[in-house]
Amino acid sequence: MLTVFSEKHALRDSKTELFGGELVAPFECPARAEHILERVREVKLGNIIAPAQFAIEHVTRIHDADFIRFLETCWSEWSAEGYHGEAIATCWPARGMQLRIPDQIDGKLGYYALAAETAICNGTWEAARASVDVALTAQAALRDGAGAAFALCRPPGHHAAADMFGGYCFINNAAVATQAFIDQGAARVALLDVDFHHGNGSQAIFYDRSDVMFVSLHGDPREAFPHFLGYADETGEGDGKGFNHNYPMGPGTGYSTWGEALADACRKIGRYAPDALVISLGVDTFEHDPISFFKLTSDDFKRYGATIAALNLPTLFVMEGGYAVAEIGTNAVNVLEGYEAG
Ligand code: OKP
Ligand code: ZN
Repeated sequence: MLTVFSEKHALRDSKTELFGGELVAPFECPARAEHILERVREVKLGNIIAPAQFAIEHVTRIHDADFIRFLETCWSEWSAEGYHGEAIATCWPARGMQLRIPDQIDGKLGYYALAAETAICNGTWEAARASVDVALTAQAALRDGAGAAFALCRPPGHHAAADMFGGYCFINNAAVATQAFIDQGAARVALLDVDFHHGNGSQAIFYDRSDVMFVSLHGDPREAFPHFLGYADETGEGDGKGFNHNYPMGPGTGYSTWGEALADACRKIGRYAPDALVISLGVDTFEHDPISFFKLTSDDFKRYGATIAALNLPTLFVMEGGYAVAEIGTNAVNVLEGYEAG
């Protein structure tokens, strides 16, 4: 399987994450991508290529132009204020307030942020831009006939909505790649999100559409980030009614329960008969993940790779989360090896 990787991921090297009332070293760190790349090499998964550069119009098929401009200029506007730390949102348009975009950077940050843990630093935009190029380059390989490809994206994307960043995400790589399939003539695309966290951004982007089915297995929002989306009764709206499926699961969920949810999700995807499958591949479902509560073992990742392969669809894997850094390479690549063996 082809892997697409950009060294520019390292430009996203934030020093702070607001966690438990402290500013800590971010869980979403450059070493994550390096470990995955190392494992791809170790098992000789296949060729590794750098991304091509795609026009921003591919991104603005999904994201609002003003939001993209904000991501691009946030760091310089923040620095110009004379602040010493990284750009963190501290004030939101909460219930009863105006949804107007302010001029000053603290206001813009609050408008576009869905959470406060994600600090924007110098280089964040460049890395996010390279990350979506990675996804689009891997997508282009499928367009050109590859059966599967691995977009080793960093930073991740599935929490990013049309005009929101947060949860370590800026541009929704999987959603932009999904839209590329549609723009190339696919009638239907399934987006399956197996990251521990609900892909609120992906769900919101495709919620009213029937040409993209979004299916997500994740920690129950009653217990887990992003806390305010991901319930089982969110099934789509308008044309999208019946094309959104959530599988929230509670603390301690292991493979017997999780694997059943995956099997059910795959039955739904099979009946939908999409032209392509995009996987938001987070391996924070791992038993030793520091910020999540599922109990999948490293072997379980191999097993479910084979379940995905049984769908027999052109499949684009897009890297999302996973914070047990020492094991992230084994776990992510196990899914890909399980897929290739399956
Ligand atoms: C990004 B991705 C835990 C707080 C969680 C943000 C998690 C973002 C996950 N107490 N904060 O989906 O892996
Ligand atoms: Zn996650």
